[in-house]
Amino acid sequence: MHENLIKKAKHILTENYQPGGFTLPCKNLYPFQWLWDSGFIAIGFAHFDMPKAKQEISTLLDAQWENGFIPHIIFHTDTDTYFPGADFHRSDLHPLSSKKYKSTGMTQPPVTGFVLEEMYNISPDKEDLLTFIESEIDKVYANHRYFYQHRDINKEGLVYIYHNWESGTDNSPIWDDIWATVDSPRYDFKRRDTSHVDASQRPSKREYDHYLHIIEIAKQHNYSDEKIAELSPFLVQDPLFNAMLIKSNESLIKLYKRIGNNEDKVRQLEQWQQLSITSFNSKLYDEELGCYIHYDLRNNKPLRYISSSSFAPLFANIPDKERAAEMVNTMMTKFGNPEQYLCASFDPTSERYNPKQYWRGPVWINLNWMLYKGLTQYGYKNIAERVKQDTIALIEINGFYEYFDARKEAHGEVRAGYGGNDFSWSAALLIDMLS
Ligand code: 9YW
Repeated sequence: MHENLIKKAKHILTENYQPGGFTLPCKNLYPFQWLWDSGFIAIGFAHFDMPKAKQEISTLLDAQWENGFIPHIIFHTDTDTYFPGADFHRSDLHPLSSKKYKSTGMTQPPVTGFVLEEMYNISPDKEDLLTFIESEIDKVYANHRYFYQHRDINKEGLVYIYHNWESGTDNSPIWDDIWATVDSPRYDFKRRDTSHVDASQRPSKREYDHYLHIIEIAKQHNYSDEKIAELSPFLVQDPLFNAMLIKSNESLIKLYKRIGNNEDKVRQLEQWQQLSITSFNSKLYDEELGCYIHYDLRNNKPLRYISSSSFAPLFANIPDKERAAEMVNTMMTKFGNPEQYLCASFDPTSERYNPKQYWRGPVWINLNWMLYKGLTQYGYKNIAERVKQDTIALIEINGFYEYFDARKEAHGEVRAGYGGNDFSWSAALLIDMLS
């Protein structure tokens, strides 16, 4: 079943793979290596080309800074077809940044730990994979140590993100509340994304002003974590980001135990894990909404909106069974209308919902993949199956797009896949779901 789709997906990944040992998220639109894209891409490659899967992760970790930080974009080439590029981000300002690669000075959801475990589970040659994991795992551990040392200012086991691009959900309506508190300058710049993709489906000019403004503040302080924590107008505890860290902690614990002789690291990871899960459940769960939400650390207030990130903790085993049931109820009530594909990226009943605009409503395959796994884990087989079938249908009807309109009525006369086409993680994660 679905042989043609799998064939096409493999073709996309292979075509997007670059001689530098990494894969483009999407040709033309995203001409470099992105952190969480690389993780999802490696899972796809693991099913049919393990050397490329390993190379993807090795290249990513090779760009790690001396303090354990892993950047969100690694600029392998000098192309100026993407804005803002290496000359704007200036990673060289940080004293411990990579000397080998230019990058951004911000990160993305820490997926690498659980990606290593997924690769291990997929591989028929466990011994070979374990040897590979042994050569890379300490870098991932150092990355987690970086987060707990530098991004957890209250020492509560929850790390902050200082830029919306770190969340991976760039223009989510959740950030509107934060932008309302910031008086960013109006910059004069030439965007590149809108020359590849319809401008109405991308963030606005004003939003880009805010994005650049936060980076300017970070640059003025050479990307010092302490200064960023003190000064960034955007400082958020994100349930998706923190759930990825917790999921990856769990994977590192399992993998270190398998490797053996790493008791100190296992103990440390278990300590982080316990504190993180406890705080996550007490601080980020909203009883009234029946799901997890974001917390605005700068303005000290919860951001009470429901997005697909609200359900990502299912993937990381964070809620107990009772809470999971509440979350599934919220999800099906708000997002589960049979006239809609699961799962919109933002609450379809909210007035901020926009079914065509990027992270303000459309369905994204990486979130669907996490929800599929999470729902399966908690025993919600039928709903998990619906997420899977919806994912397949969206790709079959439209193609391997970056994001999709959740409204079924929109898929008929016109295409309802948006953003870039032949998008790598849509291909990679479909391969995984169908395998
Ligand atoms: C940008 C590459 C990236 C993803 C992000 C997504 C988008 C890039 O594309 O951001 O220029 O805004 O939001 O999650 O990693 O696919």
